[in-house]
Amino acid sequence: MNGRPLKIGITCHPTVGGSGILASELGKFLARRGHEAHFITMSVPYRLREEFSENIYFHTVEVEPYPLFEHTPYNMALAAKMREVAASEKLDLLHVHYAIPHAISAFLAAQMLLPQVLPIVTTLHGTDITLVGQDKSFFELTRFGIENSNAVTAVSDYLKAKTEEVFNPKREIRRIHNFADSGLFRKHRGPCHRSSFAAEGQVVYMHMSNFRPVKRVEDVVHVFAAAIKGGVDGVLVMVGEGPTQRLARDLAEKLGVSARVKFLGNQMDVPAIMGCGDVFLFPSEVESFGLAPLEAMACEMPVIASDSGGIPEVVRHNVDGFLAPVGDVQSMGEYAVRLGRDPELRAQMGAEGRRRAVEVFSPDHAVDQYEALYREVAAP
Ligand code: GMT
Repeated sequence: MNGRPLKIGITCHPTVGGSGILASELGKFLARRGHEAHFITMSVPYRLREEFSENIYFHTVEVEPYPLFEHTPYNMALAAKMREVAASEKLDLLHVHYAIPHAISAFLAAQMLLPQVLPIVTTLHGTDITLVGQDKSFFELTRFGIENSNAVTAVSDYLKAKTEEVFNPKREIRRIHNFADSGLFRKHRGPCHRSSFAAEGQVVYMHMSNFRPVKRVEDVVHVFAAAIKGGVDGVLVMVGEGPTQRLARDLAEKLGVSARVKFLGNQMDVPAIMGCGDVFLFPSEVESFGLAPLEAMACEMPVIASDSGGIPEVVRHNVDGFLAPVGDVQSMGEYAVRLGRDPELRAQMGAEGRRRAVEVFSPDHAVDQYEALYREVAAP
């Protein structure tokens, strides 16, 4: 480590979304480098629930229900907790993931804490800019959060450009790509659960997301059904839960493939499941980055995804997978047949993807950049 250990407050949405996952992984790697990571969240983030890690601390935001409030004021309770933790732990900075409401709560906390200085780093993840932040009622608030952070990062060039285009903020946005732990995400790690999904010789297609409309999970089912129609003996493993899961189930039924589709719901040991997949399907409408495809690449799965948003920064067409226009289930289906029938192509693309995950999207590379940024904004 260059310089003194830092005390970093981290706030994220602790549910299964990519921003919370990235924040949790970042906290783990900072802690391993000897920094203190203080998570200030509503509950223990999803990927930190399993094991004890030295240098990681949790500070739960408690929002007491009160009959007068129709909605409990989470943003306020969070700001109060941020202030309290920053004062008691003498935090060097707050790193908030997802602009709404975290950058605003952090601003409030920093104001309440004066004259103690609390620098704020905000990382933009995707829907905070492309969806939520563009809602009329949140637009100015999002811009305010960006402009009043001491440093702002975006997880892809696409998201950086989008933020600049939409918000035209008077602040530099730096791009720090997401990363995947290739020690954890690797093919057939530990006891392999493959036999519980598929019979010997079957091809395991996989999808993982929070099943929101933007993920287009019906396209996943269409692409898989095309593979089966094209003569591949395969199964589809769907990991995660969300509002469109029902649509995917119904479509699988309608297309006559439901006996081959397993819905696993939200799972804790994602690397163990991903290590058993052969082809990853990710036909989203738009993604700022696509953390799940990157984790799939680390597991040597070729990826079939949409050519949209930040996905092409991660997945290279014809190298570690195939990209097609959003909604083009016919082309994606043809790629699914090709990969399903050709184990050598799967192995070759899988190896390319793993190499890219290890060489370009390593935790060390990303954590070095975050650490350098922290040292810029924190007191020496
Ligand atoms: O949409 C999600 O899956 C959740 C969302 C979030 O912010 O929690 O994910 C966004 O952040 C991830 C981590 O940076 C990115 O990998 C995802 O691409 C991004 N999702 C979208 O842009 C739709």
